[in-house]
Formats: sequence, C-alpha cells, structure tokens
Amino acid sequence: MLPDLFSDESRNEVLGPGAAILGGFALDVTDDLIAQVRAMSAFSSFRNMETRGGKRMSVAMFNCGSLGWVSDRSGYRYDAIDPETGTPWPALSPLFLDLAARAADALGYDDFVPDACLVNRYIPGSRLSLHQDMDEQDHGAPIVSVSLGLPATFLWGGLERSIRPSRYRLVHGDVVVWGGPSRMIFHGVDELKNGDHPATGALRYNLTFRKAR
Ligand code: MD3
Ligand code: FE
Repeated sequence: MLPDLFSDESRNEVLGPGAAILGGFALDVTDDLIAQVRAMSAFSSFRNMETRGGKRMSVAMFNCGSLGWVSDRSGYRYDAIDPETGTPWPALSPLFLDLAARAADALGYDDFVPDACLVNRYIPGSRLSLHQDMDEQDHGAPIVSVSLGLPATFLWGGLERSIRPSRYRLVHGDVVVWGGPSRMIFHGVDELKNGDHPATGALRYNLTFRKAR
C-alpha cells in the first residue's frame, strides 16, 4: 500500500473493510479511457438490457474482455459472446488492464487480472437500484470501478437490502476498489442529475472490472 494513500490531502476514503474510494486515481488516463470506450462501442454498442421481469434498464451497457455480463428475460449471466453481434466482446486493452491492476494493488490485492469489464452509460435520469453483484464465481477477487464524466451519487448499503444506504459523490477520474467483506454489499446509483461535462457532455460512464471466472 502507498504510504500516503489515506493522507489528509487526498480525496481517498475508506468505505468499509477491503473497500475504498481512490479520489482522482484515473485522472491522467481519462481522455484515453473515453476514447477507447467510444471506439469499442462502435463495435459492441451500448444497449438498454431487459431484466427478467421485462423492464428495460435506464443504464445502457456493453462489455469488453473475454466475458461480459448480460441480462435478458431468462435472467443474468456472463457470456463470451455479445448477443447483439453474435461475436466476442472487444478485448480488454493494456490501458484498462494496467489501471485495474494498479488500483487493486493500492488496496493490497496483488495480481488482479480481470476477465470482464462492464461499461455503464448514464444519461440524466438514469439510475441503478440497490443490488448485490453475485454473478461472478470468484468472490475473493475485488471489483474495480472507474467513474468518467458527470458526477453521481453512489449508494452504499449493507449486507441486507433493508439497511439504509450512505451516499458518496463520485466524480470524473475517481476509482473505487471493493473486495473482501465489502464485496457483497448492496449498492446502487441515484438518479443522474443533468449537467454538461467537458469530457462527456451530458453523460456519465462507469467501468467495472471483474473477475467473472
Ligand atoms: C460494491 N455500477 O455495474 S460502481 C455495477 O456506478 C454497478 O455504475 C455502479 O454497481 C456504477 O454493478 C457502481 C461500484 C460498484 C461496483 C460493484 C460492486 C460497487 C460495488 C460490487 C460490490 C460492492
Ligand atoms: Fe453493482
């Protein structure tokens, strides 16, 4: 762990055991990340997936990596094939892999090699209701998330849905690492407020790096 990771000047904040916000950790690569998201989404496009209940999510998504998270009327799963293109998802670039590994390492998770990156795109009004991420096989591996563009209010609950969540503001360039006992916490994102960000306009992107298998 870096010696000054939680010094007073940093915007780093511990959320719980094994989980912390690394304020601005990705700021030196945000332009490249956004350019790569745009290039990949020309191939595997953002789509509003359906849930098992038949509702369309307000957050649009695609994946990169050897596996991707998909939801449809039959439920959730990880799949090597994009159902929209019938071909594999775009590969995880060295930039994505390096950023995820460096962030995980800062929390003491050695050699994090994700096989999936879910890319979420929020427009004003989009939200992600409280949920747990349970579809990954290796719950020992952390999840690394990167926020790009418009700020959002992240909801951090407890191990039961009924626990009222705390609220954290996530801004452009912030990275969050979640592992250990925090891996199964209920979490979500409040309705995105309107805004105009120099890098993304009226959008927020969130990358979540996962080890699905
Ligand atoms: C805490 N995404 O894609 S990232 C998701 O901002 C998701 O788009 C949100 O929740 C977003 O599933 C939040 C932070 C995050 C991701 C996975 C977690 C927090 C987590 C898994 C366990 C605990
Ligand atoms: Fe999640």
